[in-house]
Amino acid sequence: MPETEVYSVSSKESRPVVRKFLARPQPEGFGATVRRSIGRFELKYFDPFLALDEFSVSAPYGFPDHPHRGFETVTYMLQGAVTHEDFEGNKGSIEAGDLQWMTAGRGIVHSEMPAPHGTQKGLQLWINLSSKYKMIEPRYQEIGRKDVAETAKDGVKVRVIAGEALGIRSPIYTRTPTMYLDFTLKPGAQIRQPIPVSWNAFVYILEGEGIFGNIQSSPVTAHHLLLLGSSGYGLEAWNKSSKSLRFILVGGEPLGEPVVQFGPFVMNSQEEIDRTIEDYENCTNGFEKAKHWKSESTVLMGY
Ligand code: FJE
Ligand code: FE
Repeated sequence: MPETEVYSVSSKESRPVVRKFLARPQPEGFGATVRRSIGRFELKYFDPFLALDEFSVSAPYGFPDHPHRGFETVTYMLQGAVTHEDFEGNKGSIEAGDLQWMTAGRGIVHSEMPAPHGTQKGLQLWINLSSKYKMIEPRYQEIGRKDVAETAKDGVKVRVIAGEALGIRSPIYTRTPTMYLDFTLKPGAQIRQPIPVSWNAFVYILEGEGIFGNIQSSPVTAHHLLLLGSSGYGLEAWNKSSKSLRFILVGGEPLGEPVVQFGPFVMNSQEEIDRTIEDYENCTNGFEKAKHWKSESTVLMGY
């Protein structure tokens, strides 16, 4: 994040919750299930966020070889592990607590497949890139679970995926300025977390039940997405239940650009999408290495 971020001092109030969605399971990829909140038809785009999937996948299903262009995918594992392989020969396992921040830029072709035993769960957030960065070289930023910035105070634990909270900061470089915080609140705990003015922000509840924005509001349970309004300095949240509450708070600076999406390609115009499909089919302009590549897991599973 740039150092120019501005936090509102004009209001000491929390941002309000303005919309609430329950993310129900739906099929995605090859036999996988996702709870998609952002990216579904009622909420196609929440600038700069294209999709938020809480995924659950067991072998032999998953997300075999597929391309991306024009945005970033952020994979944050909650349970188990996913093996990632790409057309450059990068291969690795993303395990519970690990983070993979992938800037697809002009092109990545990869597979994301579950570890062989059990159910693998995680979150995948798609963040749009500005027109000036859509065709940059692809880049990975990977942080293992032990190295994710984490701190705890007064019954609140935070893991800082991107941005800053409770005085600690993530080393992740966000091309599109983004904050991504994983909070766990013990019963009775509460938070006051600043959010930069003019950023769009949302909460997604992972476990337990919490009160968000207004202490008089009803508790919200797991798998709900809450869109926050623009007034207020940040987010206030309370755990008034007898169980632990876990949620993510994500914010981003809106790009304010036209978005044309065709599956895993996200550009600014239909012409650029047409060119992207050509590039992918012809293995040009960033997709050169797709020509003779198949992931090992795809070969193994006989897809
Ligand atoms: C997909 C394009 C994709 N949600 N959550 C089209 F990129 C994908 C895809 C994923 C995905 C992968 C993981 Cl590990 C987690 C995800 C979409 O790979 F499923 C379709 N249909
Ligand atoms: Fe992918």
